[in-house]
Amino acid sequence: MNFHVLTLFPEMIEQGINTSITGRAIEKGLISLNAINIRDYAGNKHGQVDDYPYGGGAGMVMQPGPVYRSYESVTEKIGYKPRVIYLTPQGKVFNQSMAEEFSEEEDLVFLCGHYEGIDERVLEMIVTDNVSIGDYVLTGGELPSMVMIDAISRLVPGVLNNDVSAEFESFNDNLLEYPQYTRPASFMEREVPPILLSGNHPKVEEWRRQQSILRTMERRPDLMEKAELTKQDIKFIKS
Ligand code: 6GU
Repeated sequence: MNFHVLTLFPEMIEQGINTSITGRAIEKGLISLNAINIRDYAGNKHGQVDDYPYGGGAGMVMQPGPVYRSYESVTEKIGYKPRVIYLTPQGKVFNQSMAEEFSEEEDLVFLCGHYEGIDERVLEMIVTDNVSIGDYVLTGGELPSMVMIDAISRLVPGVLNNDVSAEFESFNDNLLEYPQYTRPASFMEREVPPILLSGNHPKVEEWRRQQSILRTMERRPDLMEKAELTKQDIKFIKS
């Protein structure tokens, strides 16, 4: 999976992604990061990439030329037109199923806006997906693109140490993850649930499933409509 990020702050993306699990995935060649400075494609020696909005109003708008030329640097390199994700609070809200769908692509382009936005014409020309990461306003698309790259990378085979851990976690069956414990068995007079020390793996699995259900009902009742429940789960909820 090759991530191409069009941004005015490429070092912010590099710092964020060349670290921890995604950094290791890059070293292993499982993913690559190509952070492209839109300013390198400014048509003038001053490196100006924004201008006043036609019709007036506050702030500045990113000009179409530099954005388009930075996009062309990607299409010329890879030889086809990839999906281009524009990070915007006006987009569809990102979720795990979108992460799964995007993880099937060979290349993904992330377009990060700043100021009051990007000239609409270049967006019409190149953007295939408008995506938001939630209903709040950020200063630019850099953090959202890093959020998406992280969520997508961990679905790429080999990125996580444990190849089953991408399955046994929050949002599997649309339920939240069960609680985890490690040594010591007693911490400030709080004990690890005894079932986890029993060695009875079927009972442990049953307890974890029940904890997932209880936690989801308490913290995210909205997810219960979408939860994929077994007959046993329903019997437990009614008990
Ligand atoms: Cl993708 N961009 C910005 N600027 N703010 C956001 C966002 C994106 N998603 C939530 N808030």
